[in-house]
Amino acid sequence: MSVFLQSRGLLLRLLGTSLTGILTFIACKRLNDQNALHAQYLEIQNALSSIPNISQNPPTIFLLGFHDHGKSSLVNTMCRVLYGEEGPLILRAETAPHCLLSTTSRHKRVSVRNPFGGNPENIISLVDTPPLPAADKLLKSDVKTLLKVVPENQNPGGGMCPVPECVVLVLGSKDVMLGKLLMKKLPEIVSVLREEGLQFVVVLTHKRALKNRKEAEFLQNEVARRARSDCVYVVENYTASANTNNRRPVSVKNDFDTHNKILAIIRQCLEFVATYRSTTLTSKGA
Ligand SMILES: Nc1nc2c(ncn2[C@@H]2O[C@H](COP(=O)(O)OP(=O)(O)OP(=O)(O)O)[C@@H](O)[C@H]2O)c(=O)[nH]1
Ligand SMILES: [Mg+2]
Repeated sequence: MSVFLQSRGLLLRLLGTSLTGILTFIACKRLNDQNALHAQYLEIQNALSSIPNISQNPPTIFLLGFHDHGKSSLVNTMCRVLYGEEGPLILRAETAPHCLLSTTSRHKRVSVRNPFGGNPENIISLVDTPPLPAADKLLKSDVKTLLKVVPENQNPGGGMCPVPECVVLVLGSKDVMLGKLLMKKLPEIVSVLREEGLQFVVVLTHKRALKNRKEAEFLQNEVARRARSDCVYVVENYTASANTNNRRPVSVKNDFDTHNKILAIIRQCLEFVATYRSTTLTSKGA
């Protein structure tokens, strides 16, 4: 009997220690995640401060891509992350249920006000563009046209023209994986961006549609090779699709991987904008 009690006591102590270990691990991981995100927010603040003329003209980032690949959802995700929001997803850009006709029929600008307090001016402009034609019909001139169109009523002060200063090319992971033609067209699309003097980031959305991490890495490497760029990210957007039949908005859970990558994407874009502006200002001054 006493042996039984002793071993039960030992077992309980062991369980207690394991539980404490697990809870400590979770707490440490959460703290590490928070620190990593905090560091990223600081880097974004630094990147913003290095952009010339930022108080007169917010950096303009164009989101370009095919229909239904997640451009508008990425705008919503970027805003949620920048503002550090929790709870229901606020839809700044309209998204459509899968495979319906395009919802983005014209260039739509979403202005992000300063999420770090201080100067309340708009500090980043995200431009959600109409979709590119399907890969089998796509011409280089289509990409050029989307970059050239200036959104209506977007330049009231007559300041720096609201043309793109950096591009985020948004592609659905599974579509790229399955669409050989789409992969073939990628070098053509990015060549137009380069010809226009624009640096770009490729964002592969719908990360969860991929089988596993190995598949995600394979896709990322393949896209990086085709686009000749290191700036390729595989992300899962925050979406409200689960809420659409619901009158009450349902809370969307934040995810470290999404937050972390979105912050990295924004920082990268801001660095590209800083380079673009410095080059433009230098060539204007010359
Ligand atoms: N699971 C998942 N769904 C996504 C993701 N990104 C977008 N979606 C869903 O895909 C659908 C299309 O997304 P949109 O953001 O409207 O796509 P879009 O590129 O703006 O489409 P157009 O405006 O028609 O060009 C919506 O139902 C989104 O909820 C993602 O990363 N994961
Ligand atoms: Mg859209």
